[in-house]
Order: sequence, then structure tokens, then C-alpha cells
Amino acid sequence: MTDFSGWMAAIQARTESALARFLPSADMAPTRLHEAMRYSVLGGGKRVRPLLCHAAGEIFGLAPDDLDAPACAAELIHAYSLVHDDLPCMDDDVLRRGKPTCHVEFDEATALLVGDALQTLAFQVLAEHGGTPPMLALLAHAAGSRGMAGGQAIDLGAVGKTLSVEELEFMHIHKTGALIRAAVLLGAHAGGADGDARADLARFAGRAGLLFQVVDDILDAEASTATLGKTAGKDAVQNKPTYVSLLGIAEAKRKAAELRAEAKQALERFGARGARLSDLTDYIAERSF
Ligand code: GRG
Repeated sequence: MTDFSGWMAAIQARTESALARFLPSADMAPTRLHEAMRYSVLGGGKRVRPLLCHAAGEIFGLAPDDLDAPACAAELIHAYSLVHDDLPCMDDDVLRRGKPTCHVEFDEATALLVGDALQTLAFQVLAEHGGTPPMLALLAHAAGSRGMAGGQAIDLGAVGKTLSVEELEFMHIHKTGALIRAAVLLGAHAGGADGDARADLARFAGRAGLLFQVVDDILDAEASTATLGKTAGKDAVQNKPTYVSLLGIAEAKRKAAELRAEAKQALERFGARGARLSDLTDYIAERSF
């Protein structure tokens, strides 16, 4: 087994190549839309969801070649969500992955279409590369109104309101957690995992998804715009409820440590085969951007 950082770099590189292959080429009409799609997906991002999908699939003996399609499908949904989230009618941001957001570099109508087209491309990639009906349904559920889009609706409605920690968690389980869960479970489904294994992986993904969000809130409060590659400190400026605003930094960090431990506990049944997901949990907890 290669060391974790070598494995991570290899999966990130192969994800970049696979995404470049799956995306329509920039010289194919309509060229401006295809250029904007490639601009929004390629050359940036940590590829956390593809990493999770590969790590989960590897538990069941799958080779990386077998996991590129589900991993990219999850990343394409993620990329679409970022493009739409940055639009003026949503989070209204100008910087993403260290470069101007899609609607700033192109225009708002193009950014809207980029999101639409990336979302449908995700399902096309999955359907054309071995995705079963349960896998397609899983991804659709995670992206839709009972998952990520629903979480975004709750988020938009929460600005300026006081939420309880339970309400905040409900929002994040949908907005960020649903796609993280889908990325893990797509890998598990591709590998033919049984119901018990999938239940433990769903439990793992639930804790890892919340951990991801708590760390995101801490970074928004503590890190710089240059380090994050997106505007820092926005949550406080926009008066958004976060783990940091509700709990304070120290308690948010304690919560992150608890979620990290619970995520790892959920991997117990997999023994050494769960090492990649365990290492990814550490990466999510310790990331600096
Ligand atoms: C527009 C339907 C719709 C949904 C948007 C996920 C989301 C919902 C918006 C993203 C806004 C945001 C900053 C959420 C916090 C957590 C998060 C998803 C951060 C960005 O994900 P990373 O850190 O980004 O994985 P990279 O650039 O590394 O891929």
C-alpha cells in the first residue's frame, strides 16, 4: 500500500485527467459554454469527494479505473453547486479556487447554464460507465431537494436568524453532508458492498460530512483569503449561523475532535482495509484550506 500523500496525489491527478476526458472539449460548439464548464471544473479543488469515493471502493477490492466515473460524477455535482452558490442571487462571491468565479469570468447566464450542464453531465458519466439504477437514484437523491439543493434552501432562509445546533446540523447534513455521503456510498455500491457494510459507511460519511463543515466554519473564521482561495470571514459579515458563531472557536474545535473520533469508529469492521478512509478523515480534520 502506497503512503497516504502519494495515494492522494495519484487519485487527484487521475481525477483531473478523467474530468478533462468527460468534459466536452472547449472547441466544440457552443464553445463559450464548454470553455466555462472546463474553467469551473479543472485546475483546482481538493477533490475530497472523488478521494472518498476511491477510498470506499478500494475497501471492496476495486481498481482505480473502476472508480473514476462515480468519483467524477460526485465531483461534477459539487462543481455545479459551487458555480451556482457563487451567483449574485445566492452567496454572491467573486473568488473561488483562487480565481474569479464563473459568472465574473464569463457572465451570469453562462454560469447558470454551466451549473445545469455539469449536473446533467454527472448523470450521463455515471449512466454510461457502469452506474446502476440504485447508484443513479442515490446521486439524484443526494443532489436534490431532499439533499444538497434542499440544504441550500434552508441555508438561504437562515441568514440573520438564530438557529439551534440541531437546526444547523440538519442544514449541513443536507447541504454538504448529502453529497459527501453519496460519494462514499457510490464507491461502496460500485464495489458490491452488502447492506451492513453500506450502513457503517453511511454512518462514517455522516460524521465525516459534519466534520468537514465544522472545519470549514473554523477556517472561514481563522484562515486568510489567500490561503483559502475564496473569500474568508464571509460567515460573520453575512451574519450566517455557523458552528463558530453558535459554539465559539474552542467548542467548535472540540466538536471537530469528537466527530473525527466517531467517523473512525464507524470504520472498525473494515480493519486495515479502512485505512484510506481513516487517513482521509485526518486530512479533512487537519486541512488548512
Ligand atoms: C447551489 C444547489 C446549490 C447548492 C450549493 C455545497 C453548496 C450548496 C455550496 C457551497 C458553499 C460552501 C462554501 C459550502 C461549505 C462547504 C463546502 C461545500 C465547501 C467547498 O467544498 P471544498 O472545500 O471545495 O471541497 P474544493 O474547492 O476543494 O472542491
